[in-house]
Amino acid sequence: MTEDEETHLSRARLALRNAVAVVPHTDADGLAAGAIALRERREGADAAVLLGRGETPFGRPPPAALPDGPLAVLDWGVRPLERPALLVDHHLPEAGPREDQVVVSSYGFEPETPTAALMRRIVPAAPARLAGVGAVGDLGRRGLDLPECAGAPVTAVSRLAGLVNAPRRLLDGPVRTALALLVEHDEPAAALADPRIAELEDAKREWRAEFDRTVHTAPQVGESAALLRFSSPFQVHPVVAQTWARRLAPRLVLAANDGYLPGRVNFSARGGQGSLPQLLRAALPDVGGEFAPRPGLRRKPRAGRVRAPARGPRPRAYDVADWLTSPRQAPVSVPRPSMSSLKRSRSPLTRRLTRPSASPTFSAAPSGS
Ligand SMILES: [Mn+2]
Repeated sequence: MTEDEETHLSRARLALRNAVAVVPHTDADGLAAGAIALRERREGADAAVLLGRGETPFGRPPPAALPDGPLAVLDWGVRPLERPALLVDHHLPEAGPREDQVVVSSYGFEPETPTAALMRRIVPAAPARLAGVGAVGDLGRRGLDLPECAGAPVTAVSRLAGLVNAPRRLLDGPVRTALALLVEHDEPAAALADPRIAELEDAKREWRAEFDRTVHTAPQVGESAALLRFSSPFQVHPVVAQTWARRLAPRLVLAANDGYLPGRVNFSARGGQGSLPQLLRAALPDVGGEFAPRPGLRRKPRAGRVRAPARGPRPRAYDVADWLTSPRQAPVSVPRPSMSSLKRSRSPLTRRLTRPSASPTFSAAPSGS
């Protein structure tokens, strides 16, 4: 580690101590990063600010749950924020830090380092198994090859990562319980033996049942894009999109969920070729929205902290959250599912639409990228 990096990490450590609250993202990586931060500050899970569905720390106005003062914002991306802060993250940064902000980002570096592992660079005394829970959550078992995760017990950490990842996908799931288990137990085996783990097991089971239901939605399949539209209060759309993208490759697959947030269609896109944000902006010129690059897709090493977005290959898969569409407007210019299509065979390959269904922007995209 260079002297410059050491200095930067000690600034980050100071900013972590000076923050009025820790604001972790609620997936396994965010919660594990949050647990490292809370332990360092000698706080329990109750002290963390866990934002509700559809909220981000960057909202304008800021979510009511955020106290005034400097924050430690973990695994939420790096975007403009009108207050002092520590921001730790590994996604494509969308803003540079202000004078009163410290950003620690691994975006563009190899190997890819999720937020929990970055937190262990800031707090070297933190246990490797916490970094491991986050790394497995974002990268799968290969995450445990990171130096920050050395020695973490593979089986227990993987199982724990799957369980702490579940609550956020439910409406009002036991997210804080998941965080508490990570903060309070030194060993993954002890966390797994805690009676509260049953809450997470229930959450995982409920989610799985809802996934099994929604993944059987009949897709509308076009030449270069496919749409699955359904309604569920669970966050199932990313995995539904992922599952169908494998079957319908090389098409872009959109899983659109009408039931996730009131008045909104949330959708996830997987597969396809070219720049997805460009395709979506072309298809929806009048609609604002957010794009969050899915973890696990960055490839190109880049030097420096957060000075400029990395060049090089674009990630192909995105979670597209919070797209606001009017009730009369389909999420993209592919046909909505009709009753007759819903009654068709569930196999995506037995029947295709007879007319071209995707907007030209989808098929005009360069391949490869
Ligand atoms: Mn992450």
